[in-house]
Amino acid sequence: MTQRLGFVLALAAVLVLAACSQKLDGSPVDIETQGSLIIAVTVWNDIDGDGFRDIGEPGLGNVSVRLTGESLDTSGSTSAGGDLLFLSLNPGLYQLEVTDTAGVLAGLTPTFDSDGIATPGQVTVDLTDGEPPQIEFGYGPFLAAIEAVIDIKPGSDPNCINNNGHGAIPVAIFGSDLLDVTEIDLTLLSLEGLTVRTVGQKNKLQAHYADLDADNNEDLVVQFEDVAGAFDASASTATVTGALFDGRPVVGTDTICLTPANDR
Ligand SMILES: [Ca+2]
Ligand SMILES: [Ca+2]
Ligand SMILES: [Ca+2]
Ligand SMILES: [Ca+2]
Repeated sequence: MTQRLGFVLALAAVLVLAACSQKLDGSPVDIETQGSLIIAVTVWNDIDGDGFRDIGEPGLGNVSVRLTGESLDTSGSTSAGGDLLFLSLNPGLYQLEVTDTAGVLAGLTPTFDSDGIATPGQVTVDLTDGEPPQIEFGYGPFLAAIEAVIDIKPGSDPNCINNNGHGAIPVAIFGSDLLDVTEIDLTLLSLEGLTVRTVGQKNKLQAHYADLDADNNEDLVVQFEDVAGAFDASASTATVTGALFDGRPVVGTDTICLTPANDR
């Protein structure tokens, strides 16, 4: 058991003991209807916006969080350290939602939550007996995307693509004073939903670095795995999206022409 969890449980025990004696209005608590489970929530400041809580990234206090489920609807706010405990819960399915009624998170953007950033600021908890879930929400700065110059099918123009699901589509991403392409996370790169091709038993990502335009900035050439129908039939441009290892988004667009499947 971690020291942190130990502290959480000790604090919870004290609070549950206090709660068991009497309610705020002085009437005895009906222990039969109260559960003994806990959900621990932490909201923290993801200063570098990378989706991980690094050493030195502090908790965010006074952030309101709403808990609903199992006929419960309650809210609480985080302590100065960014922590919040929901106590005396019964097993069941709960929804946590960062409501931030005090506006602490104004100007920040969600970078992490425990069940995925696709549902930012919301986490579903299936609460069962056992270790209390530790739910985390990270909020960081809004990071403007770095605009990259890219060349689909490097060296050839126009950039005609079969998009028939065979082979790969090479794309060069040019480095610059603003973009160190060796800092691009290859696993996050996407060309209109296509991902970087992998080869071999170790799923090595097909990419290499070279200074294609001889400007003394390293450039990145990646092979995107072709998937039939990835491009809209009328598309005249295609966009590469990705991010650096530090979370900063990267985006670049080039023209394409789509070759009809029977016209090769
Ligand atoms: Ca971080
Ligand atoms: Ca979520
Ligand atoms: Ca080209
Ligand atoms: Ca270059």
